[in-house]
Amino acid sequence: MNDASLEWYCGDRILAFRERPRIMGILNVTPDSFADGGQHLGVEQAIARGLRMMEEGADIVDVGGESTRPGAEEVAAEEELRRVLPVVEALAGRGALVSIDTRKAPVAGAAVRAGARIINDVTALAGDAEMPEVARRSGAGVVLMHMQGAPRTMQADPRYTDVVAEVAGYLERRVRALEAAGLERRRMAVDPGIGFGKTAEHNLRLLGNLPRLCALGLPVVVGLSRKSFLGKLTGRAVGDRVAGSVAALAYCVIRGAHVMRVHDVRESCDAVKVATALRRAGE
Ligand code: HH2
Repeated sequence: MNDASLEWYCGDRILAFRERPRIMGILNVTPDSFADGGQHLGVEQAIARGLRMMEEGADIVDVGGESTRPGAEEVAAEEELRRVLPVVEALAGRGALVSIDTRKAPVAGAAVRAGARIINDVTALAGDAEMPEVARRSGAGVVLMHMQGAPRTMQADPRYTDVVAEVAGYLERRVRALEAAGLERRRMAVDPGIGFGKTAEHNLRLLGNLPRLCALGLPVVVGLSRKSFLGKLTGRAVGDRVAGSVAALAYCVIRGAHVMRVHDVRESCDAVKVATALRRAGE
C-alpha cells in the first residue's frame, strides 16, 4: 500500500495522507441521532462544539441535519437546511474544512455555497437525481458510501453472498458512473458504510478486509464510532463505547484507512498518532 501520493481534492483544499490518516468529527444538529441526538441542537452550541473539535485536532467537521440511524424518518429539505446552514457558515468562516452529511441535492448545494467543501452522501450520490450535477458543479470533495436498502428498513434482514466483494464492487461501479458523469476521480473518497444494511458479522468482515477497499486507489473513509456492532462485542450501551471505538479505529489505521469519522475527537487523535507510529515502525 502506498499512500505517499494519495490526495483528496475538496474545493480549494487538498488533503494528503502522507503524514497520517485524518479525523472527521461528527457534528449532528439533529434531535434523534443514535449516539448524540439532541445534545447539540442549538445553533450556538453546535458551533461551539465544532470549534472545540477543531481545537482537539479534527481535520474535518461533518455537519448533519438528518439522522440516518436504523429506523429514522426522513426530514424535509427546508428543515434540514434550517438546522445546518448557520452552523456550516460559521465553522467554514472560522477556517474549518466542513463536510455536509446529506442525501439531498438542495441541501448539499446550499451548504457548499455557505462554505462546505465536502459532500458526504450515504447514498453515494445515487439517492437524489440532481446530486451528481450539484457535486460536479460545486468542485467539492465527495464521500461515496455503501448502503443496502434505506435507513428505515435496512437492518431488517441484510444479506450478502460475499459482503467484501459486493461492497467493493458497488463502490467501484459508483466511481466509474460518476466519472462518466463528469466528476473528477481525485475528488472522490469511498466508505464501506458500517451499520448501513449490515449485521455485526458483515461489519467485522468489512473492517477486517480494509486493504480490499484501499485497493480501489481512493481515500477510504470509515465511520464506526459508537456503532451497535461495538455494543454487541463489548456489551456496552451507546454512550459507553469510546474504548471499543478507539480500539477499532487503531486497527483500521494500521490496516490503511485514510479518514476516520468519530464522535470522540480528542481520544481518536491520540489513537491515530500511536497507531500511525506503530504502523510505520513495522514497515
Ligand atoms: N454514519 C452515520 C452517518 N453518516 N457518513 C459516512 N460517510 N459514513 C458513516 O459511517 C456514517 C455517515 C451514522 O452515524 P451518526 O451520524 O453518528 O448518527 P445519525 O445518522 O443517527 O445522525
